[in-house]
Amino acid sequence: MAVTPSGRERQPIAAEAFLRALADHGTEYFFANPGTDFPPIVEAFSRAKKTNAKVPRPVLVPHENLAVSMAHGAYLMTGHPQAVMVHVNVGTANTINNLTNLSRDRVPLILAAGRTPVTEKGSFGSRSRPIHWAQEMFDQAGMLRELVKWDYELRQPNQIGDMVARGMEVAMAHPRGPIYMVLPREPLSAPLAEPIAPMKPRAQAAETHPDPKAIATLAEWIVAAERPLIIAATLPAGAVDVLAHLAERCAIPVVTHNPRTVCMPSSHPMQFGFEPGALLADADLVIALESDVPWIPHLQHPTAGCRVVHIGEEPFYVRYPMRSFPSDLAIQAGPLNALDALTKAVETRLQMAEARIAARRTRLTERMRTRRAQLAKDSASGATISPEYLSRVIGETLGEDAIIVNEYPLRADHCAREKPGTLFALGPAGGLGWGFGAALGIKLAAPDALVVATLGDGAYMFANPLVGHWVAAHHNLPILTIVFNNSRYGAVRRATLSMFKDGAAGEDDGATLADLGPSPAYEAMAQAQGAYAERVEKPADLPNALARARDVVVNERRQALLNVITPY
Ligand SMILES: Cc1ncc(C[n+]2csc(CCOP(=O)(O)OP(=O)(O)O)c2C)c(N)n1
Repeated sequence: MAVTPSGRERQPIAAEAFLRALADHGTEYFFANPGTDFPPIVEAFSRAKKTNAKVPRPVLVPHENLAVSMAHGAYLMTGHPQAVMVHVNVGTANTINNLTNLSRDRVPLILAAGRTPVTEKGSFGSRSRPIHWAQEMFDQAGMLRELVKWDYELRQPNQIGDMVARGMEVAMAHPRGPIYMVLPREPLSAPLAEPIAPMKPRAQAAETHPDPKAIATLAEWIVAAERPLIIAATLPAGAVDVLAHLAERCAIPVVTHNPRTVCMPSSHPMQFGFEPGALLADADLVIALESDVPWIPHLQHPTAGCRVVHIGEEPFYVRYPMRSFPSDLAIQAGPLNALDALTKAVETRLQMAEARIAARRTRLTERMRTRRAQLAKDSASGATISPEYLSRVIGETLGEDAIIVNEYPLRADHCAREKPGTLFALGPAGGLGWGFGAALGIKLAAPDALVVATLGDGAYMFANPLVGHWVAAHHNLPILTIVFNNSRYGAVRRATLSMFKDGAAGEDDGATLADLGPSPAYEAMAQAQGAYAERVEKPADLPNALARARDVVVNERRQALLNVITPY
């Protein structure tokens, strides 16, 4: 391999072509936690600065897991896959938690890692540190191959542009997901034979359209059903209005189970909350819309005669090893196309069902009245700050445009979200340590938005909060972090008690391995990194504390944290 020039005549190197190709494909940010595999990348960024070449913005993130969730947040705002580059196998290992989240949530990501230098001597970039032997693996990509759609190692420097193009194409093909590129130091630093030419991104396929016959069948079923139910988990912002219209027109209740986005406005008369519960038990038609787990079969199920329909861009979840929901009809299509087609198909058949729909609407209106009265009671202020009360005050104080990233204590029933794109939640794999980074990534890509992370105290710790606050300060990303501090892993305790309430663990109140007390002064840690921070314990203090923190973030553009003590 040629020794790279260090004189005045600088031949382009593969790392420059890598960064240029990423930018040509729309990647705005290059989140990185570097190591000895990075010198060609650093050189390439410096060259780009000198020549004004278009490359992504380098963003140093001193933990790989946080970098991946930041890339997710930035993708949510830009619609473009972002890049994360990490240090060889060890950095790759640190990405795997959030990579699991992105993979199961079908989020595209260009994940790259160096590979220890291949050659022991004789090449520009040959091994120069003891670690370069121990860091080599027989199959570096093997540790995450199940979670990525494609992986490839750079062998020929001239291939780097095509590698980026191929990775992008695969990442963005529906269902989307992460890809992984392995970039050894020698080819990455090698000179290119040709000057770097701009790349034209390849065309992406549009979202798929549904089978008209299947849509007609479903439209017939909807018109004939007495008690239909839609269960949705995640929808693109553009599909929310269409679903809202369909639900309203046909008087179909919508439950968003384990939602990751706003699927229906909170105030919609057919928005029936977040648990299928009694509506599922009663239904004669269930439509699972982009929903990997529409209900929990161990705990609940529809009646034997109930028809079940699955709609989604890949409604079989073929990468889930086991999944056994009944299915009478499967419609493979982008959700917006499916809902559009269904709305039209239903409209032409509705006359037959107007009386039935009217009767159902009356029943559901009454049910909604009862539901709202109960919600109001549950979120009333009490002796301590309940998560329901906290969630309501968050919704009321932060306004309808605030973008909330929830991992996962926010009680969605109580926090009003009217607009699509104003709530994002932890993906279906539930790998903790996602929300803080996702909020930072959203703020990076949407600097004028009020971005709020609602985190359990456990989730906050998983996120590596020292790194998160450092990133917020260093990159000037003023977000508001609200810690729902119950001083425990509530979910772990609940899981224990659900199985062993009458066992020895029940006598201990499920506290073993779930007790996070004594709870540290998180506000002090945030303050140490320049944040405005408060601890809030009394319900009456909450609205003003939240308003103060919001104002600091918005007016002073300074990060803020509220450590809210919520016993639950
Ligand atoms: C990486 C990872 N490790 C462990 C878990 C298991 N887990 C699920 S919920 C939870 C507790 C979270 O605690 P907290 O954020 O305080 O919320 P709470 O359950 O108290 O509402 C744990 C440890 C997980 N989901 N992800």
